Amino acid sequence: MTTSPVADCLFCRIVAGEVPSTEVASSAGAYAFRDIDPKAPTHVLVVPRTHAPDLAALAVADPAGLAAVGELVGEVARAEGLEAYRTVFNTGAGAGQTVFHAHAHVIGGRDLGWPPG
Ligand code: IU
Repeated sequence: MTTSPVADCLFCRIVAGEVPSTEVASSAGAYAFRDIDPKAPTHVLVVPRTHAPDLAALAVADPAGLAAVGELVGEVARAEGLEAYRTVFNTGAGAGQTVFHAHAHVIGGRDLGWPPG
């Protein structure tokens, strides 16, 4: 587990501005950008500026970074005009995680079924 930028991590490179992204919101501890393959009218990813592979690892390695992600989720929801939305942290390939830098999906703008698939 590490909180230093990881050279071959896509989201570390997006945070560093080395890979382009469409910014939605930004803070000292987190960065929010539009998912390249949106699953809803609003589909934004919120990532900590530090590197940790998933939510639980982030909570241990950088609690302030996790708090920054949560705060920016709220800012994204306000900016996107979402009264209701879903936040998803996929953990592990079996759950659909493909990028191993902790990230919250903020999904909204359509009916969201429960339980999720
Ligand atoms: P996942 O939970 O690890 O599967 O989420 C990764 C997301 O990153 C997924 O929704 C992708 O569409 C998204 N993404 C992106 O926004 N930009 C990229 O260049 C790549 C993936 I690769």
